[in-house]
Amino acid sequence: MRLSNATLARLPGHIRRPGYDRTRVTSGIVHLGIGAFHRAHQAVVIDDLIAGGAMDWGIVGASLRSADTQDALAPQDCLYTVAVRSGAGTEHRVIGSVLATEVAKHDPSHLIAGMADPTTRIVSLTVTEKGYCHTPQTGELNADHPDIVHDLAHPDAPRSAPGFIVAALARRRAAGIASFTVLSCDNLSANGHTAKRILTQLASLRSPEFGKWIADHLACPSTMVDRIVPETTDADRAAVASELGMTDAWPVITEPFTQWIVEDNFATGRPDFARAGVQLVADVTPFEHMKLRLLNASHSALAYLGYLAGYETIAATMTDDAFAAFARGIMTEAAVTLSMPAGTDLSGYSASLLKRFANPALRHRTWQIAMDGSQKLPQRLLGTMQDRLRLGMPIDTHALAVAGWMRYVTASDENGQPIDVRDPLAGELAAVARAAGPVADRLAPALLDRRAIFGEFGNDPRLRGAVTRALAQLYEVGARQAVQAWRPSLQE
Ligand code: CS2
Repeated sequence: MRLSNATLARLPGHIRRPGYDRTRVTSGIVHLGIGAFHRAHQAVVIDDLIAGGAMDWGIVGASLRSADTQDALAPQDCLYTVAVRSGAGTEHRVIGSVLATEVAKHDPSHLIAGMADPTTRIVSLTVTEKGYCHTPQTGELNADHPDIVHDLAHPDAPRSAPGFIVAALARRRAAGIASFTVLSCDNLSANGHTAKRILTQLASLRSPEFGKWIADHLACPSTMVDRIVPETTDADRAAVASELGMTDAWPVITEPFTQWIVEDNFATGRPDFARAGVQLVADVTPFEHMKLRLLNASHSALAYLGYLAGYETIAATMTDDAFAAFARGIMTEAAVTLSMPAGTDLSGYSASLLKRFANPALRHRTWQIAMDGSQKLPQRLLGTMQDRLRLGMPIDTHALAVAGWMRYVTASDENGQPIDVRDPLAGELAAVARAAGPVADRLAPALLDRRAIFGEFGNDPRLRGAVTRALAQLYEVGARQAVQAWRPSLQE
């Protein structure tokens, strides 16, 4: 038996499910990048809102390329399970807010038509950092990106998320339909402002008037999104099936914690987000920095150094006290660079992050978080380092994390085994590593010269010195010992 509208009533009584009539729900949101994160985060909020009466805010979820999500969800009427895991056990809930899925690559015109339809008032995005086709260091559109080059040549059959949005906006503009709101839910600095800059730049390459129209009319609120969602495994599928008494081809696994902070800037209406626990604020910047510099920074640090030390998951890495102390050290170094609204308890926040990372029921692989480091480093680690240097403070903890990334992208681990490095710049980084060899004095400067990642900051002698020293130590004693030898800086 498979999860679907027809089998919903046969779920065991304790499993929460849509309490509303799904046939009466219409779509108001097109979501680009319908992966596990969206389904465990925004789609749950929308499910709550629909249950509270927001019947015209259902979601059409598009994957840009892969048909995997559609293949899994279409036969089950887009229903799926969210399994919330903690040391105390697992809670299952079936979500009904996704009404349809599509694969952009299979039928780009269909997706553009849906986005251009006046009923679509929000286009939301979880396409990961690299999906923005920008230069990570500057946040500007990378006009040489192959997908952007393609999209400019084929504006009605684009490949990239920015390409689809611009195509749909061109259609709306021509038809005199107001622009939808673009809601970025990716871990980028100033994600809404960055999205708007990229979309304006792409539209300007089509025509300056169109670029100006987007600059004048498009609302792109920034958001801070937070929920840890490891990749679903076959073991997870089997566990969920045994709980449901039926198959769900693609459940999502997550933690109890969830947070969504959104700038209240919607041009064409929004559901009553606050009813579902979303925080609406005038400026999300401080919260976004807090999350990127405390959570994501220490996550990446644990991912690179933990992987090198032989740990498969974040929870396993956190059982090693030296790594837990190191993660706390990253947060301590970052915290002084934040200016938060009065009353924000940063040490409480940091303590709660360490608990979340240690959740023994989540198998969040270090390898998964290590992906796409070239796109993640600037907003997670480098901004803090620049700010600390400006304040005259040491950067040793962050330098060891950056060195961990460098050691990782050489694609060969401490036992000489290959690392499957997934990163849009993996080829380029491996070539740099090959040319430099396993010599910190050569490898660190060569990687710091990658302008797209480090920009001008890569030339700073204080950065070069600290990272080169840390990388030398990684080569000398290995990640486990380097982390064990790490001591919090006396100036904190
Ligand atoms: C992680 C994030 O994969 C990663 O890079 O750091 O996906 C992290 O789990 C989320 O941002 C938590 O909200």
